[in-house]
Order: sequence, then structure tokens, then C-alpha cells
Amino acid sequence: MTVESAATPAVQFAIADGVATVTINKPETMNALDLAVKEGLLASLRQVADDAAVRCVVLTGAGERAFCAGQDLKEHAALLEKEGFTLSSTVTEHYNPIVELLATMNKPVIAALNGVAAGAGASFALAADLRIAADTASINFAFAGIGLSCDSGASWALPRLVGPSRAKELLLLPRTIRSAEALSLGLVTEVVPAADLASRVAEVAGTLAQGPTLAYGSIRRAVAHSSGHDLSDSLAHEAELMALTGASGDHRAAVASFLAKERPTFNGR
Ligand code: T3D
Repeated sequence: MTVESAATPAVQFAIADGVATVTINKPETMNALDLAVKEGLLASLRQVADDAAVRCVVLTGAGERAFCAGQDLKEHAALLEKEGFTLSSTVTEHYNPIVELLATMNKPVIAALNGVAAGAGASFALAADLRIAADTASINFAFAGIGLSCDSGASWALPRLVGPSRAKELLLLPRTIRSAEALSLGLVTEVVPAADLASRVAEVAGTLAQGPTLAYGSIRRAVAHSSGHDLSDSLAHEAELMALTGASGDHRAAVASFLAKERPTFNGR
């Protein structure tokens, strides 16, 4: 079944066979994040996170040029002229909840990098579990280029992916990292020819949407938890999540399937 988006035209989503594809739909501005995009993205992600029928989320951008160029700097320039304007409001109102949803919803998230991901757009991609990139895509941690620190979890995710030393290099000296280098740095998980991006993402998303969603959500939580805790705390947290998933119907059915030498069918619960 396919459900078309009720979201704003700036952000669209479609749900089919357990996969929600959320598309930033402003190719004419490199899918930059203006207010309509940020609000549409937040609303769409809240909706797909809460929808039990959605078992995998794909975030992508419309067109071939950009996944997302970060904050819309034309809108931003106009706001900077306004008296009393502070950056912190959109960071806390939009960027932070968007990233928290991407990183913590109880289902896997794929970033399908169809083009350049810059600034907060790059951070959004890092919040996903898998980053599948077109060979024409690239990443640019552009923040310092416009005199900003970094946001949307770049300081959290980037050192964890590439180590603190390389993370600081990429943030202090922003440049466009093409997909082949991004793969070798561990910034993306897979690179495919641009013409194959949609089909490869559909294949991986389809596999995840048929999988043990409760276990996937728990794996996300376990990995995030362990990066901020010591071994004993991480073992205790793992034990809680093993108890949760061990009591699931998916676990029982999959063990029975294994012993019967059959392929398991997962309901996600
Ligand atoms: O309060 C707050 O909002 C704080 C939050 C900040 C979060 C952030 O995301 S800060 C970072 C903002 N993003 C950037 O600084 C990225 C700026 N863009 C670039 O560095 C480059 O454009 C790219 C690396 C993304 C792509 O380079 P390239 O060579 O492929 O394209 P280009 O020629 O630079 O840009 C093409 C067009 O897109 C150009 O417009 P034009 O000349 O054709 O009319 C350019 O101005 C426009 N564009 C690119 N990025 C943005 C943008 N327009 C508005 N906002 C953008 N972010």
C-alpha cells in the first residue's frame, strides 16, 4: 500500500510496504533549510516515528544536485537584519528535535545522499544509521565557512565516525568531500552509481522494513548508550534490551524458524 504525504510541499513523504521516504523538496534552493522545510521535516519525522506501520525511514533530497545545503542562507541573511534575532531559537526549535528524531526513533533510518549534504544537511545525514551515497554526492561541514560553530549533532556524530582529530580537521577547514573519500573516511556506508541510488536504497530499506523492528530500535539505543557509558553500564543496558527483545514475538518466531530451517517472518514486535 502507498500513502502519499500530507506534509507541506517543501517536504513530502510517501509510505509504501513499511518504508517511509521523506523528501526535502526544494531543489531550486539546493534543498536548503528555510522555515517551511524545517517545519515540514519536523512534522513528517514526528508522524513517521509514531506510525507503527512504518518500519524503516529514508531521508533524501529532491533533484540530483543536493541532498540538503543546510540552513537557507538567503532567508538567514534577512533574519540577521532583524533586531533581537538570535540563532539559538531555530537550533532548539527545529534542528535539535529533527536530529533527535532521526537518531533515536525506534526504527532504522537511511540517508540517501543524492547530492551535496552541507552544514546541518550533513549533520542530518550523520544522524541516520546508514548513508548510501550516489557517486556524484558529497559532504561539506560548512559551518566555519560562515563563521558558525557547528550544530545538529555534528560535534557528537562526527568524532564518533572518524575520530576527534579528523573531525576537527573537517570542521575547522570545511571542504567538499566527494563520495569516494567519504566512503574511505567512514562518513558514508556505501557508494553506488547515481543511476542506481533509488533502487539500492529501496532494496536495503525493504530488507530493513521486513526485519525485527523492535530489535533494530534496541540496537540503535544500545549503540548510542554505550558511546557515553562505561562497560559495566553498557552491559547492564544491553541486558535490559535483551530482556525486552527476548520477550518479543519476533524472537520466539525466529528461533522456531531457525530450528525448522525456514526463513523467519518478522512482524516488528
Ligand atoms: O540560525 C541558524 O540558521 C543557524 C543554523 C545553521 C545551520 C547550518 O546549516 S549553517 C551552514 C549553512 N550552509 C552552508 O554554509 C553551505 C553553503 N553552500 C555551500 O557551501 C555550497 O553551495 C555547497 C558546498 C553546498 C555546494 O557547492 P556548489 O559549488 O555545488 O554550488 P554553489 O555554486 O556554491 O551553489 C549553487 C547555488 O545554490 C548558488 O546560488 P546561485 O548563485 O545559483 O543563485 C548558491 O548561492 C545556492 N546555495 C547553496 N547553498 C545555499 C544556497 N542558497 C541558500 N542557502 C544555502 N545554504
